[in-house]
Amino acid sequence: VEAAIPEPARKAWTKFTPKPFETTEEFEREAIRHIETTLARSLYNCDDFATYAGTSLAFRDRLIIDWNKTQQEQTFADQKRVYYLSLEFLMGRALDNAMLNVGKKDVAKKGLDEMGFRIEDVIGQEHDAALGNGGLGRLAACFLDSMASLNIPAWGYGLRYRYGIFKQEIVDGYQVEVPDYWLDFNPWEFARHDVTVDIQFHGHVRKYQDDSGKQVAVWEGGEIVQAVAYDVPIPGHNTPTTNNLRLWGSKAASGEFDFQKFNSGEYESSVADQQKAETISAVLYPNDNLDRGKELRLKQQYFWCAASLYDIVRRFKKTKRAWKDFPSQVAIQLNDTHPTLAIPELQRILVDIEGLDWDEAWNIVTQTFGYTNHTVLPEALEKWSVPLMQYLLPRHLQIIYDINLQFLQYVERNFPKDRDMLRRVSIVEESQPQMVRMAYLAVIGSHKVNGVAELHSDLIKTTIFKDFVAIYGPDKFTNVTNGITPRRWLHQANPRLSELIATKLGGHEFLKDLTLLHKLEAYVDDADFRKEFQEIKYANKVRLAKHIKNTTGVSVNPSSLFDVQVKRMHEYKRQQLNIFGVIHRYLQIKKMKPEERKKLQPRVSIFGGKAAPGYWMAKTVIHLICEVGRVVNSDPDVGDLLKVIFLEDYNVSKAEIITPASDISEHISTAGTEASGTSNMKFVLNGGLIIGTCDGANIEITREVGENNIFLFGNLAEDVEDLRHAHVYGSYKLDPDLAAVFDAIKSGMFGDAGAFGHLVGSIMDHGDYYLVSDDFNSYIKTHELIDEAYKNQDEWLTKCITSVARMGFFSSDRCIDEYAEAIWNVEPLVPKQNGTEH
Ligand code: GL4
Repeated sequence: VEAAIPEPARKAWTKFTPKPFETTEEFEREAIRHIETTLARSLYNCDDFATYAGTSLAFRDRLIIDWNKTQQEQTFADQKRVYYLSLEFLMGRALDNAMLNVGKKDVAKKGLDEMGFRIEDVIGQEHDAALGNGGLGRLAACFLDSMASLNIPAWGYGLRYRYGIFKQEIVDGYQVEVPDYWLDFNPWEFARHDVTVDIQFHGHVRKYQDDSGKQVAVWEGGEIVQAVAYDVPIPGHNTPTTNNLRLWGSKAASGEFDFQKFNSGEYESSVADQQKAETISAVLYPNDNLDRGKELRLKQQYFWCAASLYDIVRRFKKTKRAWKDFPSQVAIQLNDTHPTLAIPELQRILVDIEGLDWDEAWNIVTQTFGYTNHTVLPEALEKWSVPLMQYLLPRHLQIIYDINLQFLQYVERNFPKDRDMLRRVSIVEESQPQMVRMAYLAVIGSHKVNGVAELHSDLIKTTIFKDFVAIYGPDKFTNVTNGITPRRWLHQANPRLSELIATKLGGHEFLKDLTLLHKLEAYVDDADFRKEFQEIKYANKVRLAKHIKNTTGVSVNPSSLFDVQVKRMHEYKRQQLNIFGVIHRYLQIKKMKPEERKKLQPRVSIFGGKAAPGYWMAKTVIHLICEVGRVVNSDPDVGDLLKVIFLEDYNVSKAEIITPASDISEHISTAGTEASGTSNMKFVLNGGLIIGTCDGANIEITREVGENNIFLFGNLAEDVEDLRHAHVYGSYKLDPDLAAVFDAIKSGMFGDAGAFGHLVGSIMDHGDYYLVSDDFNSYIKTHELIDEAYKNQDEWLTKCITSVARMGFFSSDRCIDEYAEAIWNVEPLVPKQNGTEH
């Protein structure tokens, strides 16, 4: 390829290759040039926003140079690449991350200073890229950072939603959803108007025998929508590797709009097709851990899978290799079942278009895919109705039937005695209407299936995929415990702590090898270190207190114990348990004499998280938190002893302020329901302790930090089924302290009691599915232990420091190493150091 470049072009390029800025002066020149020319702003109207834009463009130029080089090297190297297919990438802001990953934040800070701007204000101008709901989407973002940082040749593939997750406003104590239009100015994406794929829907399948007598299927007719690529550079930390995140936008295939209609005066209907096509990538579905089965969602899934596979196959074909080499060049990871249609789509490409035999094709398919399961909640397991698939994707339905037939024949041969097995494991559920079980298709079409924490990976083998373990053997199933990127969640979110650690460890290597943190244990008794560590936590709390004051008007005392629960609102995550505990505390305070109150540990209970717009129970919990806050925060009996805060619009950039400021954070899901959780890791890494159930990654965090450094409570996963049974059939008594909390709610203490009737009823009268009552006593007792422990600040600090030192395991770099080794079989491509300096 290189030889094909004409000599004059090569010469010109060599002479004029753009040079990235290095010094403060060069940075300022670049930023100001962009403000003046790219943005057409001048000295007289250069505000924080224009400065953000100019700074971003200056950094973007740096990224592009490395990005081009990385892509070129990866192409020439001709080695295996990873494709991470995810409907969600919860990236947050890009500028700070880019500055830190290329190692030029100091340069920018000084430059901005000289230009008269504060770097925090400039960074704060950026709109979060919020193309995700919660943990699943943020995990994908952490993985992109780790893959680039570890020099793994990898692409992310997703959708370019025009509206990300909605913005949450709290109005009169209720959640109100506001659309998140984030694309007004987005310097981080490159529209590749020349990279397009036509995507087909509907139509029919024609089958015939070709001249050689072979059965051929042709998918004809229907409608075409065009996919357009938008590329986002993903810089690795302290390496020139800059990977690509390709997001697909949808647009009408037939040009802009129908000219004939337009010319005959039908202006409105002439644009209707265009609008319909653009609807596909218009909005992210705002559900976490819930499948709603909407037709447009299925369209999104196919649109994105088909465009991505076309792209991957096109890239592979350029290598001129034989099809059998496909799995040695391509690893595709399915982030949950959302991209499962990629399995029948690759089979369709190989059989219908490339003319491979079914078995040969299927062999390639199953060697290519890996599937990550992220939940066992039944309401989250995707199923699509057969009639809908028939209507939207007729050829894929046939292929799924054929996959199923072959699979069931295999099962029948191997388990002739288990008459019920075929019904249980069939991809097609025999319901009315019939449903396609996407998780089963994902398992059958992949060579590895992994869960995201040890307990979760065990649970999938004994519950939802039990039969498949019998069929394939246990080796197909594995565990990769989740992790987080220490670049964003320590270095960026908590720069002072990161610097303190760097001074003790003699540099920043721990950001690329988090296990080095263990060396901090040597400083647990170092007085200067302890003092500095504590001061940093206090400063982070002051910063959060300011944010609370600015956004809610409530003053909180930074010396109080900050108790934080921020995550999506969901019954299984049990924010209701937390707020009932807060009410219990309030009732206790009201009963106390003044002398008793003086002995109490002051607390601030901080909540944050979005409820899916149609999830009434979750919205009720938000309302209860707000009402409790309204009453408690203005009660003169209480004062600083208790404050209750609901922080509006929890997102990635807010998490960067909240996480470093917690003393204790809550990870209190009903045992067996939270697959992993990842914020638990972020809080501990930032020197906060946690209260948690024996669920998800809490269990492994306990193993790493030690039982004395975590507050565990509640029933175990193995007992959950029996306890639920007892609620429905057995003799069971509501916890008396919880009963008192319910009485207070019913008395109207927190406003209209009727508003909370269903919430209280779900526990008192309707089986308490999430076992709030069963865990209540253990929960409040554990909070009493926390109060006592916090009073001994010396011991508390020891626990915090020890925990940080033991968090090395939870880096997403470790996850990516595990995926690369056990699932992808891919090697890093170490870049030639002739790029920019790193
Ligand atoms: C989730 C799990 O609920 C969460 O525990 C896990 O940490 C995350 C990433 O693996 O995936 N599954 C779904 S669905 N949403 C999530 O956040």
